[in-house]
Amino acid sequence: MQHHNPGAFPDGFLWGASTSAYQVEGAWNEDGKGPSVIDKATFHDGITDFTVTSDHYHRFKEDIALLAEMGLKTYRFSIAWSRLYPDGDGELNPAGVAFYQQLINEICRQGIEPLVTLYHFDLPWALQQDGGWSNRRTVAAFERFAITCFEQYGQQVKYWLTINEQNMMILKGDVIGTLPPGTPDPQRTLYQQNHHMMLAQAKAMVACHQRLPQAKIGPAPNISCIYAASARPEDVLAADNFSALRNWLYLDLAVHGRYNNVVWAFLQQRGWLPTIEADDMATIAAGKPDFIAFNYYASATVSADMPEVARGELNSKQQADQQMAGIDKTVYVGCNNPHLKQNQFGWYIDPVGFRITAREIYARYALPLIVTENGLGAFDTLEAGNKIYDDYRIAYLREHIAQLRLAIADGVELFGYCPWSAIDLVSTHQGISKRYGFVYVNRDEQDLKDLARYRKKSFFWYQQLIASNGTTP
Ligand code: BGP
Repeated sequence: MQHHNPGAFPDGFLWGASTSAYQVEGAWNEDGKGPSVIDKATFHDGITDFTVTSDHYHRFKEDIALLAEMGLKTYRFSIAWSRLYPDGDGELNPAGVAFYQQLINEICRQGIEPLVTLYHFDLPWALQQDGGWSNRRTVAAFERFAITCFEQYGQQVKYWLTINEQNMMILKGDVIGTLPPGTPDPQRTLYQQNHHMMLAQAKAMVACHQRLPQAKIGPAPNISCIYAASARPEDVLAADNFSALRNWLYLDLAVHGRYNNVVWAFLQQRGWLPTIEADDMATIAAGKPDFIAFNYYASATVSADMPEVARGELNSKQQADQQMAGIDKTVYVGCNNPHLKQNQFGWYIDPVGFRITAREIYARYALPLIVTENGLGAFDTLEAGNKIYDDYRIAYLREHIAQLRLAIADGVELFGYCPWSAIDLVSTHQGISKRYGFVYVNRDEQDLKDLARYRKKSFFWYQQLIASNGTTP
């Protein structure tokens, strides 16, 4: 890691922004793309589907030009597995390969470093029909898909991410649409799936290092800061339980190649232990990440038990959103945090928790970090002259970046920051009206309008911030 002034962003810091294929591309069935689990999922009434989204598939040149204008050093996007392999692991689709080649060419031509997520929630439907991640066959299919990406794009892409938010797929797959309704015995199934994803991730990391010695690859979980509701020891224990289940299980396996002991005991007591074959743990241990990417939006607070949980309202809120702790009454109960404000969707806004999280991850794993998501979902309004005054988003990002600077002063090795999202796109389960982008996409839930792109106020703010390497307020 380069030497730098304490608390300053290092030279070459990767200021970026993020998207994912299924949330931004549209063209869900064009040029030979196969369906994914998301294309088959059902979401709430009145909310758009994922067929068109922001139509980035057809407008990527215009979009990348806007990102270059904003001054991005890196752009994080994902490759839709079922564009390359419509059936998950059958024939390679040349039109899918060509699309990402053009996209990467354009990103590089604009002087932006591509940061590629291999898999962001959109498992090919053909694999899902065959059991998805419950079937070990999916491990080999993922390895093959990853190798194809390394072979096709490895000359231009140096930074790779394996699986986006594996922990959210395990804990909140019903909310984000990756867990098909009616999945039998979901808890046991999910921890078996988790084990298979760990194998798949490790194999992809090994394959990347073998083929692309200059490349760097890492996992991209969603890591949250977990507080105890009080200084009561039982509450502190509950926070420790939830941190293990939500955060450390995934990174302990990815980095150290071993199961977190607290989670192992939790699974054992419930009869949810995965089946582990003879070489599995050696395979997992062989995969060595070069860095840890993490997504951070909010902190969560838990107690050992709490009277307010008896109230159904909190209970359903805790279960229905991915940034709420949720409840397992035997080990932790999600609860409110009176010290923090919430966004329009109930997520706790916690910049200091961001600093704590970066410090915790670095202390546990001593690997360089990059933030691959952070941001504010909000109902933006389009004002006269196609202006969007998203000062609330600027405030959120400014406060979070200030805490990152303090984390760097604390000695955390941090090499990039990619807020969610580069341009407006469709939220996992709350539609296009929950916007995150620096660029406004002119459409609403049901009316596609003209899909024109407008620079928000935050676009100009981020442009200045990048130009000053994070020193402008
Ligand atoms: C993360 C996902 C993204 C994204 C973001 C915001 O969980 O990696 O895909 O959408 O959170 O969440 P949401 O869209 O639910 O507001």
